[in-house]
Amino acid sequence: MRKSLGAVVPLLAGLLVASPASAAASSLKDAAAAGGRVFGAVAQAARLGDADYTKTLDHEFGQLTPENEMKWNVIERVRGKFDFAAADRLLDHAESRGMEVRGSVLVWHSQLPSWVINIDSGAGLLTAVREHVDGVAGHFKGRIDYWNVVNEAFTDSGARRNSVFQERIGDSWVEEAFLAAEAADPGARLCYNDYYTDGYGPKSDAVYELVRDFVARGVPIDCVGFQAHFNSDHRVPADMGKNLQRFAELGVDVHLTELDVTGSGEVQAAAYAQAVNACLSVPRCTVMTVSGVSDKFSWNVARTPLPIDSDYGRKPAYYSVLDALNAAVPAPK
Ligand code: 9MR
Repeated sequence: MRKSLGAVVPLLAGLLVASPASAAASSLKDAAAAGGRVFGAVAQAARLGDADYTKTLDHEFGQLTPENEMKWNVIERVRGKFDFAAADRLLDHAESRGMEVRGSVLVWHSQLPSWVINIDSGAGLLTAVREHVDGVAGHFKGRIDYWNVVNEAFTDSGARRNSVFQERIGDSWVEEAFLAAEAADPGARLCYNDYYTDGYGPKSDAVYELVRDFVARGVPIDCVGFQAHFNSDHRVPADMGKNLQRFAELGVDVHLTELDVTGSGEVQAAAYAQAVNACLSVPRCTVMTVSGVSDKFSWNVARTPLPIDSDYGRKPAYYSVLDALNAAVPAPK
C-alpha cells in the first residue's frame, strides 16, 4: 500500500475480517486479505498473453512484482534512454485487476548494463545511481506500493558484498539509493531486500544493523524484504518468526518477497507452511510473495519450487499455504 493509506487500509481490513462462521477463502489472495494481509507473486510481462498463466495470476494473487522488467539492464540499457514498455504492461495489468505493485529493483549488483560497470569514479557512479533512481522511480511515481530499493548488499558472512557500487562509492551507496527513491516517489514504501536472512545469523545481523542505523539517523526505510528462498542447504529456520519480529521492532514492516521451496509433496508443503506461519506470527509481516506464478516459468524450474505446478495444478504446498492463511489470526492495526 502507498504510504498515505498505511494507517487506514489494514484497519478496514481488520474490521471486515471474516467471522469464524464464514466460509474459508478459496484463493491465496482472498485468504490473506481476510486477515488483513497481501499474498503476491513475481510475474513476467512476456507471459501475460498465456491464458492459463494470467488466469492463475489474477485468481490467486493480490500483489505483483515484475521479475526482470524493472532491472537496470532492461530499463536503462543505454544511459538516459529508458525503456519502460514491459514494466508498464505489467503495471497496467496489475492495476486493471486491483493488485498492489512491488517495484524491483532500483539498485542491485546484478543485471547491470556494461556502461554502469565501466564508470570508474565514485562521484560519476553516484550521479548515475541518482539519475537512474530518479528516472525509474520518477516514471512510476504514484503507481508503486513498495520499492525494493536495494537488493543483496551483504555476503553470507555479513560483510558488504564487493560490487561496483561498494568499490567505487563505499558503504554510503545504499543510503544514497534510499534518499534518491524517497525524493523521486515519496508515497512509495521503501524496502531493503536480501536472501538467506530469514533466520538469525551473520548476514541477517548485518542487515539488522543497517536498518537500525537508518532508522536512528532518519534515512528513509519502511520495510525489509526477506526473499525466503529455501532448499536442502537452506531450510526454513526454526527462529524465522523471532528474526522477523526483531526487525519489526525496529519500526519497519517485514515481507517475504520471493518465497519458494525446492522439492515436492508433503515435505515441500510442510516447509511452505512453516515459512508462512513464521510471517503470520508477526503482526508487521503483512505481505507474502512467491517467486513466480507456477513452476512452468520459475527461475529455478528444475527444482519445482512453487505451490502451483507446471500445468497450473495445485500442489500439496498450495493447500498448506491456503490452510495456514485461512487459520491465521487477523493482523492487528
Ligand atoms: O527470477 C530472476 C531470473 O529470471 C533472472 O534470470 C535472475 C538474474 O539474476 O534474477 C532472478 O531473480 C532474482 C531476484 O531478482 C533477486 N533475488 C534472487 C532471484 C533469483 O535469482
